[in-house]
Amino acid sequence: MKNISLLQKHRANYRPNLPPALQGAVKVHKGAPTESVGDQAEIKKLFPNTYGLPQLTFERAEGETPAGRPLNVGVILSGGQAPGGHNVISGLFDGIKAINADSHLYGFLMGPGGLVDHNYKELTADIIDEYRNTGGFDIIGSGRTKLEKEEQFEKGLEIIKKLDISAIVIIGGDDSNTNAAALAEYYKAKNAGVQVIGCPKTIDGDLKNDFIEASFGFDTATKVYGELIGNVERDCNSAKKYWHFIKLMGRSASHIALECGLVTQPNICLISEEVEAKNQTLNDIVDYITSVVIARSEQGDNYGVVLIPEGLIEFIPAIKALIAELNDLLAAHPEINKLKGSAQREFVLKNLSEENAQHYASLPENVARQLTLDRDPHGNVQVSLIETDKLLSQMVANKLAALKEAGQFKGKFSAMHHFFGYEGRCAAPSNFDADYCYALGYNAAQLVNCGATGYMSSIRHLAKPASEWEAGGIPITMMMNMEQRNGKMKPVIRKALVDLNGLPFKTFSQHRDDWALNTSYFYPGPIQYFGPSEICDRRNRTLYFEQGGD
Ligand code: FBP
Repeated sequence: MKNISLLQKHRANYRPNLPPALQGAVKVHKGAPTESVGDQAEIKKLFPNTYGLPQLTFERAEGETPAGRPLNVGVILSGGQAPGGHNVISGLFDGIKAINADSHLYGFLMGPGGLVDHNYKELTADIIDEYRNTGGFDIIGSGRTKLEKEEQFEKGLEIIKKLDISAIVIIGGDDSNTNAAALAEYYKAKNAGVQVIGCPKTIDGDLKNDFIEASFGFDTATKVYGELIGNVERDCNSAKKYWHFIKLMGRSASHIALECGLVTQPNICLISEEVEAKNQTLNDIVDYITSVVIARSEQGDNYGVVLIPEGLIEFIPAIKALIAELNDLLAAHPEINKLKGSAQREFVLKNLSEENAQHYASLPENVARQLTLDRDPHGNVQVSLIETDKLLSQMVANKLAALKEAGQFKGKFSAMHHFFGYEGRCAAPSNFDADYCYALGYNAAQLVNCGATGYMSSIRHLAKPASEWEAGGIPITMMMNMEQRNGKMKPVIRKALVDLNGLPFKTFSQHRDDWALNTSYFYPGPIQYFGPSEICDRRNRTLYFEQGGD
């Protein structure tokens, strides 16, 4: 007997809902030529063969699905795990099999590196069935190898030709889909006969725009964090003796923190994008937290909950400028990370501009060191390694100690720290993510079938039931602009940060002063997979508000 939980056994029987356009024969509607969101001339020059492609929309065609040619497709999971990846793969598998039963699906192992190093396995029906509606990426594993060099594309082509693969589906975030666009362009320019399709994945929720409404995994991950934060709040409200500082994943944008703030109503929820817009310093943030701690202590409440997006530090304008210079310095001197302790600190201080050196010197040593750690393969600071929660609580404690000494603070302050990130990335997908992911994969099969390349699989009207979803493809170049990475200007998909004029943030900011003082904790509880649709199919608040909820 298989070693699986009872929940997994029953959940395996869940049949994800598909949008009507994908439920039978499909007709393709082509829109007008498109433009990139910025730097049109440069993007067009870099992507001469895949720039300006039309948007594609699928419609339900009359009659039976005509048998198509067998499709051999390769699939890659790229970057951080996100709930629902297995359903993208099962949707893709079912999609190509529905087109022709002789189609084959090959999974490249441990991320894009699997394509380059020719590590793969064929995904057969038995394997796929084991993973339906489960969390994780363990069916083939994931990795962060950046696919950008010609020799990598050529190595990939060798195995693609050997397996007679006609399309590669890359399931990834903004960086991985940027690579998908580069790969599509390269193979098209070569006339290699290989299509490349992307699928929008990331718990961070920052791969979205007017056409891609959400990245998968955000819904489930935030529901898991919401449950955990609610539990901490209830503990906090029972013991009334700790301030809990909770750092939340989300490398850059604060969508995760904002969503968790909306569903748990903590005393404080910091939003990095607001910190940047208000040009706040680290001290401003510490002053704000301290003021709430004092105000609550004056009413006898020496406890509270603070949510901190993990990317916060990068959004504090002075630290952002410091990180930008550190990025260039690290790119020019990769040996920095081989230097030990004070030697590294001295080298960095000597080579930074005067202003940034001052900021660097003012940070606690461990945080300064964490800022110089190696970037990930895409050039990002590894913010999940920076202990912002401890940094803030320590600075608040220092300030309160000084105020106590001066007789201006009479309360107590005792801090606990948490980091919620990995706890939610491999959870079993919510109904929403199970449906959305399956539809993304099934839709990717249709994009392959109609010969598309350089497209991202797109399912729209996500706040509505799946019976009203629209399916199609968006040219990836349409989402791109030029940005500085590792010291050079590069074409990348524009990240979606929290919109301070959007309804999710506005709703939060209308309530936060009340939540700061008047304990209003809200306990969302665990994701429900069985039971009333009102609970099981509930959309996250971000999506709900973004699509006009009140
Ligand atoms: P993706 O952008 O690849 O989806 O990854 C998101 C993320 O979970 C971030 O929230 C986090 O900062 C990062 O991955 C952690 O990376 P790693 O898994 O390499 O520790």
